[in-house]
Amino acid sequence: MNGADLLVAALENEGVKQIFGVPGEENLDVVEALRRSSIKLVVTRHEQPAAFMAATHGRLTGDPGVCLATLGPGALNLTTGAAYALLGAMPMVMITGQKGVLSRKQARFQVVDIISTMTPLTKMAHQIVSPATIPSIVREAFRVAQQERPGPVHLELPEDIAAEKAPEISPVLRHPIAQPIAQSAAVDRAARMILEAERPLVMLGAAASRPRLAEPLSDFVRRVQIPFFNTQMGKGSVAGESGLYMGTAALSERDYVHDAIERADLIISIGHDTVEKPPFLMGPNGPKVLHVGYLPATVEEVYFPHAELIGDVGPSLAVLGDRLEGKLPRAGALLPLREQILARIGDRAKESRYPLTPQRIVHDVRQVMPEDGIVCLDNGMYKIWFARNYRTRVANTLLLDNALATMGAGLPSAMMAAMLYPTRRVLAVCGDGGFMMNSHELETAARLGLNLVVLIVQDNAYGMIRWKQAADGFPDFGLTFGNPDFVAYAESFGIKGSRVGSADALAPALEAAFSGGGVHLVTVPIDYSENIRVLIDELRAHASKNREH
Ligand SMILES: Cc1ncc(C[n+]2csc(CCOP(=O)(O)OP(=O)(O)O)c2C)c(N)n1
Ligand SMILES: [Mg+2]
Repeated sequence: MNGADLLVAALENEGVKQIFGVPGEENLDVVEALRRSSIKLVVTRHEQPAAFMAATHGRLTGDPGVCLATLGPGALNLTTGAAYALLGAMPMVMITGQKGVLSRKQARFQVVDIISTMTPLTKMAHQIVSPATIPSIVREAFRVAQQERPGPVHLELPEDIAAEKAPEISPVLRHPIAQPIAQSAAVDRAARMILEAERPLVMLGAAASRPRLAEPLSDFVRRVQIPFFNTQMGKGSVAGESGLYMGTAALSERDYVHDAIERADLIISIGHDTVEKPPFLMGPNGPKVLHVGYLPATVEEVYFPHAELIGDVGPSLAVLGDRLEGKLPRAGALLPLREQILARIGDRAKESRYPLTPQRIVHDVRQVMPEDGIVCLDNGMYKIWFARNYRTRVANTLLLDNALATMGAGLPSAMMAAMLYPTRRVLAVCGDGGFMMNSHELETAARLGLNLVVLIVQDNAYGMIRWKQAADGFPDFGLTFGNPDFVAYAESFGIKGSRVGSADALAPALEAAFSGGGVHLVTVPIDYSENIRVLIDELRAHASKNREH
């Protein structure tokens, strides 16, 4: 038994099934311990996507995903994944190697201070200095990663500690932890505010998407019958078709859903996390806000709730629901706006222009995705269109990152979803920019035998920045690029590729890709002139019309 064996035994005790990453020579004892364990080592072609995959495991299951890297360059490649998990509140454990701490035969070769690098990017960054501490440190790491607010934890295991002989020490046993629920005084205050409201509206934020919350949250909304909208990362948190969905706040102001937000006198903000781009801007005259969360609100210029209901959200909402059910005659006051908002959002969804409009792409993707199919977005302009227009009825079926909002996570997050749910359809939607940031992982996806379709929306540009450039009145400059032949590129990985040649060919191409199985790349050209036409001109005109009234 050595330090590495103790580490791997502790990971098995945590229920870890696979570890993603790129080992270095400093990790070889860990690799050997993994070989003899029940845990699968999945090597990736860069450490960053390994961290994106591990973080997505945490996000979808609530159990931390685990990634592995060597010291120095390998560990540094995990940093974007650490930030992704930190801002996105995704439980993850990162393990990196290091040169020996007791003797240094290679002096400072490859040595950088990874603990200091990781400290601001994690909830905890810790160097292991003796095998005896490994079982308790690993248990603590998983607890910290998992506890609200969840996030990444980093453990550094130097090679000499990994190799050091050690007696067998039992892992620290896990036990369930029940979180405290909101105090009755807070429930009273919240209930009073809601009972007094004339035009209440529920907002579902990022924390509403925690896997364990789907049921209690859906129950609460169904019981109180108050219409709701969601932030980008709160999408899908209410199950089924409730008839209460008012839209998604993909922009911070002026969108059609803001018609309802501006008219509301109370917003019950469930699980809002200010890491997200603001779903609306609080000001001196706007609606009152009741913050419901696992943790107190973070006060910002644009978010300063008037009351808070803090505690385990599911059970706290159940208690609140008991006080409110059947007592809210004005619950649906804002519902008459619903049809109009959703109709505006559905505009031009069937247009047959080629290259395709973003609205058409979102519409056709929805057509081929079953209710429980999972769409994983990278970051680019299409993210706003999907957040705004794609309807979800099952929790966590539209995975997007509106927190770090990093490019490059779309494909790895979809790979993780496909590994976790092999019988569900999983689609990665990436821009031609973001896809190329981690496109090498197609090899990993093919090697793992995943069933996965990747849709590239092609504009030969960093489209989102080009849109902002135009919207801010700058000349069109510096944001275009060339692309490889994506079909040939796919084929070079031994996977299938196809190009969409007309508006009507997208849905059949996706359908064929899914029914064919395996990994399939589909590329579709996109017409981004709709960005200015709808998201700037149309919404500006709508806002000024609202002001006149
Ligand atoms: C790692 C990273 N680099 C830069 C950015 C800034 N950024 C946001 S969207 C975007 C353009 C994305 O281009 P593409 O993936 O082609 O999508 P498109 O907007 O063209 O559809 C850029 C550069 C970012 N979010 N993440
Ligand atoms: Mg692009």
